[in-house]
This record gives sequence, structure tokens and C-alpha cells, in this order.
Amino acid sequence: LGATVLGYPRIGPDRELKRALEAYWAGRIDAAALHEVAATLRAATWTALRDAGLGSVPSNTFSYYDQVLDTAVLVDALPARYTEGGRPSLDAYFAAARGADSLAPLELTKWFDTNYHYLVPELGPDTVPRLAGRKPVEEFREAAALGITTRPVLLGPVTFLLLSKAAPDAPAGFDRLDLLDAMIDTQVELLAELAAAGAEWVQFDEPAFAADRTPAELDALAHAYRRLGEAERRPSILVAGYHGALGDALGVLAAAPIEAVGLDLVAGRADLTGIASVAGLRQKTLLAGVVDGRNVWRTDLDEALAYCAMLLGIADHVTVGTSAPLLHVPYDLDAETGLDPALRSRLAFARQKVDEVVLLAKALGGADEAAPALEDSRRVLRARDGAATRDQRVRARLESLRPEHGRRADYDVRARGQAERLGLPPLATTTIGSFPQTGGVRRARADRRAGRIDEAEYRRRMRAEIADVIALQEDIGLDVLVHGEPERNDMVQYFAENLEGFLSTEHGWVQSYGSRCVRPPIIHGDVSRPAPMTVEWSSYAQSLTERPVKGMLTGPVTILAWSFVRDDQPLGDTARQVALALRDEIHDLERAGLRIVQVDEPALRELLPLREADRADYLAWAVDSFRLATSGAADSTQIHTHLCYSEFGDVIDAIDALDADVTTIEAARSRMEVLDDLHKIGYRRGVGPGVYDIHSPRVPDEAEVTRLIGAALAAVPGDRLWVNPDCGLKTRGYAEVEPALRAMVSAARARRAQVSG
Ligand code: THG
Ligand code: ZN
Repeated sequence: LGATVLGYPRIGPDRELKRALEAYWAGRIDAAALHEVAATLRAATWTALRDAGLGSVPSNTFSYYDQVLDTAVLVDALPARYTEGGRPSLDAYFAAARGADSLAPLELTKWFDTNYHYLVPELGPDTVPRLAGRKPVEEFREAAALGITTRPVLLGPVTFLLLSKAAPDAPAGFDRLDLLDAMIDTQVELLAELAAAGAEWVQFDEPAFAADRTPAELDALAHAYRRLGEAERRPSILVAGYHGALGDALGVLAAAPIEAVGLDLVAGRADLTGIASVAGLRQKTLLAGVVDGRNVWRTDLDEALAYCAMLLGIADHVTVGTSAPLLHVPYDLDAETGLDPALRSRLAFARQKVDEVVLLAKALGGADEAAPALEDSRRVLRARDGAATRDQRVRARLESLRPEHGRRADYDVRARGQAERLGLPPLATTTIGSFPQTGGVRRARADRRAGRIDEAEYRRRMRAEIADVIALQEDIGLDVLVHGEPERNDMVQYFAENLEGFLSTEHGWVQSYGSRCVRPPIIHGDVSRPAPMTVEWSSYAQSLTERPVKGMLTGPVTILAWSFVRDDQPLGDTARQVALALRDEIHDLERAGLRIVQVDEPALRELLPLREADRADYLAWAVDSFRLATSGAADSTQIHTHLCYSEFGDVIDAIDALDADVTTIEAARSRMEVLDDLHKIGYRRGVGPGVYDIHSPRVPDEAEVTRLIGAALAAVPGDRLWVNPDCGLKTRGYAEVEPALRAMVSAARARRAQVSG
């Protein structure tokens, strides 16, 4: 197995696939034109990876939407509702991904601890896996036609099943792993076809084993790779675990009749402890994942080589690789013009990481030509450890903080002061923050970027938009208003552009789901706030109304989760620096007359470590940073927070520990289960479960909202219950938002009369 990367970005260096997909969905291009864009992108990727000198080039890393959905289609596990009625296969695929007519799409959820989202396959007793597609074989042949023998990358059968969920109509005792042997059969058949086509290696991804797994799940892994390894006709097999340490699964893979194991030596460095005592590795090839596939920093080559050397004491064959597929980093640093050269020298995007892998492989083989690059790497690291990243003022301030800086007065004291100052009714109504981003708003941003309008004109247009949004909310009769966030492209990027220590990229797009991308900022040094970031917009909004307007900030955990973070200090230290900047911002918002400030933490659950043993430490710094950000607020200032993406069970105590006065939570899709969880732990502060699902264009009627308020009142008393939609109004149009909010407000008013009467 030659030096390699586990995967590569696929959206296109200039987001070509995104544009082609959206054109196809809008009916502007046909399927043939879409396929052509895809084939061109695949060919460009294989050629670039071969020309860079990789010993093994991966294929089947392309997807029109998502690799988990691809696998479901490959084994004929798409629910029948998407394929019925003679829908062509490409349209059935997109129907499962995005919905169609009255069909809801499959559930979209977070891929491990990344900001990528996959589609959750639905499996039931009617699911009969069979090899129904040939995508990996076809792409292998496509590359072979270009003269490149690739290594097809397949989602491992056990991880596929563990990422799936039981279909709604599955009987109570249904277990996904019941389908394991049928899944393996499909892969045995596929291996034979790939071998016949000329494949020498395949890669099975099993990242599910970077999380805690039961003995039954480890047995499933053992069973799967025994059967696959014993397949009669097959290429050599690499099994890659990533996004963390393999732990017990490493021993299982070492004992399986497979040829190679991929180790994540960045997030999963813990595997190096104890690896010497794992039996069965001597004859295997170890793929040392030393080049970080999840972050954008240049590799410390000396350290990487030391890890490789260590593995050479354990296995006879060691080859160099990335810690994870490169799907989660941008394409090419060379696309960024105008970067500070010192900073640039510290960075590596996907294309540069490929070069690092090639270089490390040469150095590992003892080639002299690697020496200058190694020297370069040392020089860059020395420079980074110097003054460039450090801001003594920030460090001194953090040092001087005492525990009381993270504490507010008792909730009862705060609640009394806030009730007096705000005078809100029970079942107060509000929204989560953004309002629809109209064509006018987007045009203003584009015009400003292109220099067609000046800063003053841009600000005038944003203020006009804010004035409209305030007037609309007053007319609808909402109790707590928002300014609508027209000035924000993204709730993290906006703050990154206004904080010291962050770098925003021009082309650093990373796929978030389907055709949607984000441009994560890079935190490269100590964080500070040169000037107020949101005060101008929020105070303008407040000046237009007597009703309270919420100041809107993004919390430290979410800012870290959706950025590339420093790897030279603990995450908690960076979080405290961000928190301090937010603390100052809240102070300035208060001085400008804002009586409520919301600090959003939608990613609180997402960053939760995959292994139980790491969670307490994470939750401690996550809570600590939120409290540092918010605890400088006056008792009479009401602090709100907002959390998304359900599955709150694991973090429910942390939500309580945030000590926010009001917590709004995405709940419409999870039927408000979160309220029971909060009730159980004795949560007694304000709570606003989303009372209608923003993700669907359907406008709820008053009766429906009334029902949900009634359900919520069973768990929360009226004077603590807030009425609000789920987040995401910015992704909808006014034609849906306005009637929905009117229905919500009348429902709240009707119930309010009963509660207070
Ligand atoms: N910001 C960031 N990360 C996120 C979200 C976010 N991760 C989780 C969730 N929200 C992901 N959701 C989306 C929703 C929409 C888009 C991206 C992620 C999106 N992106 C535009 C696109 O691809 O066309 C580009 C946006 C831009 O111009 O900046 O629509 O809210 N960081
Ligand atoms: Zn949300």
C-alpha cells in the first residue's frame, strides 16, 4: 500500500459541483450536463493526486450528495417511497436527500464530531440488502481509463448499519445489526467485481469505532472482516478508523484476515499507548495517519516521522497517510491570495497535505531530497512558537480572573429584577434571531464586496432592512424583538471578521451537506476584540421600539466548533479568550440600552467527544466559557441562549449549568421530548421550545401551535414558558414567515388569557 490520503474534497475547487447540482435541481441543466461536471471533477482529482506522487490514489470519494446515501443506494436500501412511481434513479436519490413534492427527505444529522451532515438510512425488516449499484466499480474503471489504478473507498458495512436507524414501521425488536450478513454478502460480491476490474486495494471506512462500542458491536466488526477477509476473490483490504482512537477495535482488526489498518494518529493518538501489546499487527501494513485531515495546520514533520518510526517497531510495513479523509478541509492554499506570508507558511489545505504525505513517505524511505523540507518545517514551527500568536494583554486579563467572574446572582434574584424591568407577559413571544435574507439584503452584501457601493450606502441599506423587520414584528405583536441579522453572512464568520486572532479565507469552502458549504475561519493567535461588533445594529434596532430587542451573539463553543482551531493549546484556553471578547461585547450592549442578550450555542452537542471518558472535561470548559462570557451581565439583564439539533439527553446537565435565564431549543421535530428531560433534572429557569418546524415550507395554523403550547405547559409553568419558532427564519421567505408568526402570536395570546385568568 503506497502513501495515501483517506479521501479528498469533492465539491470542486471553485464549488463547481454545488453550482451544477443547484442548476440541475432548478431545471436549468439536464442529467447529462450534471454527470459531465462530476466526471470532470473526478478526473481532475485523480490526476492531481497521481501527479503529486501519491503511491495509492483513492476513488469513490466523489458523491452527488453524501457517501452514506450512496451506500444505501448501492445496497438497495432506499425506502420504497422514494423510488415508487417510476421516478428515475437520480431523482429518487435526490428525493431521499432533499424531499420531493409531499415526500419528506431522510433525516440529516451530524457526521461524528464534524460540521458535515449525512443522511440517515432507514432500515426495516423489508430492507433486503443486495448489490444493486455499481458506482465504485464504474469510478474505478473511469480512473483506469485515464491510466490510474485507484483504491476504491467504501463505507464499511458495520459503520453503515450503526449510522442507520430503524424505519418508523419496523417492529419493536428490530436490530440494525440483524442485516449484517446480508450487508457483507453485498460487499463480498462487490470485492469480486472490483478484483475482476483490476483493483489491487480497497479501503473500508469504519469511523464508528472511534466512539465507545458494545461487545456485540465489536463482535460484528470481527465477524464482518473475517468474512470479507476470507472472500475468495478480492483486492487487498485496508480498514480505516478515524476521528479518534480505535481502542478495542484495534485488537479486533489486528486479528482479522485483512492486510492493512489505518490509524488516526492526530485525534486518535491515544492508540499509540498500548499498541505494542496488540497481537497480530506485525504482518499487517499500518497506515500512519500523521497528516491532520481535520485541520489546516502544516504538519510537524519531525514529530510525524517519529510516530512512523515507532510504528516500524510494531509492524513490518508502515506507510504514510492522513488522519482522516480530507473532506473537511478546503482544497488549496494557493487559491488564497493576499495572505500574510508568515501565516501562510504555517498552513496546509488538502492539496498541500498531499505534498506532505508524499514528502514524509520519501523521508521515511531515507531519501536525502526530503532534508530541506524537513529543515523548513522546523523553522516554521519555531516561528509559530514565538510572539506572533501571543497577546500578553489577553493572557494577563485571563490570569487575573477569579471564580466569582463566572458566577451571577441567584436566579430568583435575577428573575425578580428582570420581571420588573422587562414587564413581559406569561408565554412571552419571540423569534430566535434571523429574519428572511431577501434578495435586497444579499444584493447589498454582493454590491459592497464588489465595490459597487461604499460602506455608508451599505450601512444605510442594512438599517433600512432592520427598520422594516422591527416594524413587522411590532405589527405582528411579538413581545421581544430581534434586529433580524441582515448584516451577517454566517453566525460564526461574522464574528471571525470582527475579532483579532481570526483569519477569514476567500475560497476556503468546506462541504456542510449536499450542495451547502461553509467557510470556516482559522483561529491562528490569541483572540481579542478591537471594537464593538454588534452594538451599532442592535442599538439602532432598539432605538426604533419601546419593546425589548435582543442583542445577538454566537457563543464560544460554537465559534470554535465552526472554525479551524489552534492545535498548540487546549481548546478550553481558546474558548476563554473568545468568551472574554463576548463578555466585553455584552457590557457594551448593556450600555447601549439592550436589556436582553442572547448567546447562541447550537454546536454545544456537536463538539461532545465521541468517547464517554473525554466528556466531563469538555463539558467543564464548554460551560465555563459560556459563563465567563455571560456572567458579567447585570442581574437585570436577561441572558438567553439557543441550542439546536435535539439529542440533548447527553448534555442536559450542562444546559442547566450554563445558568442562562432563558433557553430556547429546537424542539418541533422531536415532539418536545427535551421538555421531559429538563423537567426530570429540575430545570426551573425560562425555556422556549420551538413550537413549529421551520425546516418545512408548511405554514402551521393557530390550532396546531395551540396544541404544542398546551403540551409544553404540561412540563413548564406559564410564567417560565416562552413561545417561539425553531431557528432558521433566514432560510425561508416572508410569504411563509409572516402568517406563521401571526398564527403563533394569536395562539400564545389565547393561551395567555387562560393561564393568567
Ligand atoms: N454556520 C456554520 N456552520 C453551520 C451552520 C451555520 N453548521 C451547521 C449548520 N449551520 C449547517 N447549515 C448550513 C445551512 C446553510 C448553509 C450552510 C450550512 C449555506 N451556505 C451557503 C451555500 O453553500 O450556498 C454559503 C453561505 C455563505 O455565503 O457564507 O447555505 O449556520 N458555520
Ligand atoms: Zn436552532
